[in-house]
Parts: sequence; C-alpha cells; structure tokens
Amino acid sequence: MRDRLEVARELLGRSRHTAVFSGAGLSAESGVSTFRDPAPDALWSRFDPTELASVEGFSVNPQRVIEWYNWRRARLAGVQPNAAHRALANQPGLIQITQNVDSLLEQAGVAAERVLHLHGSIQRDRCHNPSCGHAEPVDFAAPQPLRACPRCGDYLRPAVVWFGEPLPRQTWLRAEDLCRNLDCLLVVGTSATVYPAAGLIELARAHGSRIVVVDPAAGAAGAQADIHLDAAAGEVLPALIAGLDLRSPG
Ligand code: BV8
Ligand code: ZN
Repeated sequence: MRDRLEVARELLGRSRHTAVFSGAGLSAESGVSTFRDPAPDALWSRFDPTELASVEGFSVNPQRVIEWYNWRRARLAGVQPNAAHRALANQPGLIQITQNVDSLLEQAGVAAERVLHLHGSIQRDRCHNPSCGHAEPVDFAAPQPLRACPRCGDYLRPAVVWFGEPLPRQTWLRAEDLCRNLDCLLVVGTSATVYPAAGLIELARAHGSRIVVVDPAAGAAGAQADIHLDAAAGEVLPALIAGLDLRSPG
C-alpha cells in the first residue's frame, strides 16, 4: 500500500489539471449510509430505489417517499464531515464532482460554487412541477410532511435527481467539460454503477487523464484505475494529497 500511495502522490503532484469524482463512500466514515455496500445499513439493500427514488414511486405513494427522505434527513442532522472531506477542502483549487446529495463537502469548507452536485441536494425541497421553479431550504431538525407548493399547488419534493430524471443540465455540462481536460481524475468511494455519472471516468480516460481510485473495494471504478488504493478515504486522502497544490482547469 505504502509504495502505491507514494506513486499516486507523485502522479497527483505532477498533474496540472485535476478534479475529484465522489460517491457515497466519501461520506461513509461520517456515518452516512452508502447504497450498494454489503454493509447491513446500505440503503438499496433495505429499500427499493425504484419505489422511493423514482418519479413512478412518487406518483404511486408520495407520502411514503417524503417519509423516507425525512428519515434520511433526520439521520443527516448532526452528521459531521470526516477527514476525507477536510483533506479535499484543504485543496481550494479543486472542483468536486459528486453524486452525494449531502452537503458535507461544503460543511468542511469547500466553496459551494466548486461542488458540482450531479444528483441534486437533500438540503432543499423543490416543486415537482418542472415548469414552476419554486424551491425552499429544509430544516433537518424539523423536516416537513408531504405538502403543496405555495406557488402552483403541485407537491413539493426533495431537490434530488430521481431514477428516470435528467441530471441538472448546466452542472452536467460543466462536469463533462472538466473531465475532457484533465491530467488526473481522483475517484473516491463510488461503485460507478449509476449513469450517466459513472461514464465520467471513461470520458476522462478517453481524453488522456490518469485515474486514481480510493475505495476499499475494487468495483467498476477500480477496474478503470491506473492506481487503486484499496482503503478508506478518511485514512488515505490526508496522506495522499496534504501539501500538494491541486488545481482544476477553468
Ligand atoms: C437518467 C439521488 C435519463 C437520489 C441518485 C445506462 C446504462 C444503464 C442504466 C442507465 C443508463 N443510463 C441511465 C440509466 C438508468 C439509471 C441508472 O443508472 N440505473 C442504474 C442503477 C443501472 N440512471 C438514471 O435514471 C439517471 N437519469 O438517466 O435520465 C433522462 C434523460 C432526459 C430526460 C429524462 C430522463 C439518474 C440517476 C440518478 C439517481 N439518483 N441519487 C437519492 O440519493 O435518493 S443515485 C444514488 O445512487 C447516488 O446519488 C449515487 O449516484 C448512487 C449510489 O452510488 P455510489 O455513490 O457509488 O454508492 P454505492 O453505495 O453504490 O458505492 C459506495 C462505494 O464506496 C463502494 O464502492 C464502496 O466500496 C465504497 N466505500 C465504502 N466505504 C468507503 C468507501 N470508499 C472509500 N472510503 C470508505 N470509507
Ligand atoms: Zn409549484
């Protein structure tokens, strides 16, 4: 492990244009459940994503979906960033592309405009009517029950991207453009199974970027890695990037 860490650190040290692509594993050490892990509390082993994180699921039983997100919000209340979030926050030149709907990167000090939330944010609710545009922040300590939009009367729902829904267009185009102009992409804690997000790794490679993966499990991301550091992000990231001056293009 030590020498692979050294090699990865040298590769990142030589990289003029770097970015980070992360998933649920980045927040695991903060106590946030991942989705597909063998871990007993992995969300998708306990709940059916098509029922709870999809447009169909919401149309069939909106009450149940809102209750599930409020359960996740209550569990997120009081959760703190971990050493991996803090190590990334100490690299203000970096842009963070994340699938995570939590705001632990921002809480660790990453500027909001430097975090690209591909799958939205659980911090806000928005109107389900795509042409309405009403949105409001959510207080995790007092999550609201299912309710109507004050502007158009349709339901309010979490401002996350459900299966079958398109990613936020500008955010996606920025992430794609970034991944076409990299020397190195640092991939942290994702099973790389959800698309189109997972396609960013291949896009970066196809445009000449090296791939460094930090994940205890190999998975689809590890299979695309130039260097795979098979350990927890909170253990590896501080040693891997501390003292480097990592910058994203643009
Ligand atoms: C769309 C928000 C089109 C909600 C989420 C191509 C091929 C096949 C299928 C598709 C395809 N294109 C589209 C699809 C369909 C679908 C999809 O990908 N299905 C999959 C399941 C096959 N994609 C969609 O529906 C997307 N939309 O395509 O729209 C369209 C276009 C125009 C008009 C209309 C429609 C939308 C997908 C977004 C869904 N929303 N989240 C919510 O959170 O409730 S996805 C959600 O699950 C997360 O955001 C994340 O993306 C994903 C979970 O993955 P990970 O984050 O990687 O987490 P996971 O648990 O899987 O892995 C954790 C990893 O961490 C593991 O490897 C583990 O080893 C590691 N780990 C654990 N501990 C640590 C660690 N690593 C480091 N340190 C540790 N300590
Ligand atoms: Zn509305």
